[in-house]
Amino acid sequence: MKLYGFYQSSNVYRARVALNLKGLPYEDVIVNVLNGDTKTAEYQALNPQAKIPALQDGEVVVTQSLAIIEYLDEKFPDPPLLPDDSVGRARVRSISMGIVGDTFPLLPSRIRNVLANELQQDEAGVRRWCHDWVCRGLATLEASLLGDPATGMYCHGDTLGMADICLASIIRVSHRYGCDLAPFPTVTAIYDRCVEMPAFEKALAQNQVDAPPDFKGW
Ligand SMILES: N[C@@H](CCC(=O)N[C@@H](CS)C(=O)NCC(=O)O)C(=O)O
Repeated sequence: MKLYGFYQSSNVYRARVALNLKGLPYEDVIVNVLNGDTKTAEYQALNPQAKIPALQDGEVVVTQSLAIIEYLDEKFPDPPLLPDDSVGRARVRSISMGIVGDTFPLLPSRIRNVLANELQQDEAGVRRWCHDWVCRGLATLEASLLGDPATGMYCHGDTLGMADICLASIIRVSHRYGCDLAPFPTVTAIYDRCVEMPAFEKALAQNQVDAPPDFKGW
């Protein structure tokens, strides 16, 4: 399999963690979003959404990180990343979409560029935008998990799954923007359990082949 991605991308990070958890080897294809690599005709022939990640599995191309995780989970069920009951799957998808669908779209370079170039926000203003939306996303996540009996060692019971991968991706981006994590003890306890695992460690930005040697992570 080939994973089209870029070391900095938290959206790609989710796909990497899923591949690693399932022990699936993959080849990295570097798509530098900062240089406009997603905008080339060649890349858009592969992914008309013009974003990373994209996963190529033979003739099949899957885009969108959550679709990639679910595709991998159906094709390679061990270990499972979604619960086997429909209520559990709905809860895991809801938590995952709360992060990936509601918070992450406010953060990528295409949004930061509009803030800076069209709305004349300086660097501090752009950073504040990202910081505040990540904090709000974390508050929503904490509220979804805290006090719900379905929450266990991980987001859903005591089994690691897709929602935990999404949780780790928002914590990762919170490090970039310097969010105070003290108000989110449920979220951070789950994150601490995740990052002990090599699958998460291996997916960190600083451990990617295209990371500059002096990049130490956020
Ligand atoms: N919802 C998508 C988001 C993908 C996304 O926004 N990726 C960013 C990189 S982190 C990207 O490709 N940006 C390039 C661009 O917007 O031109 C997912 O979860 O895969």
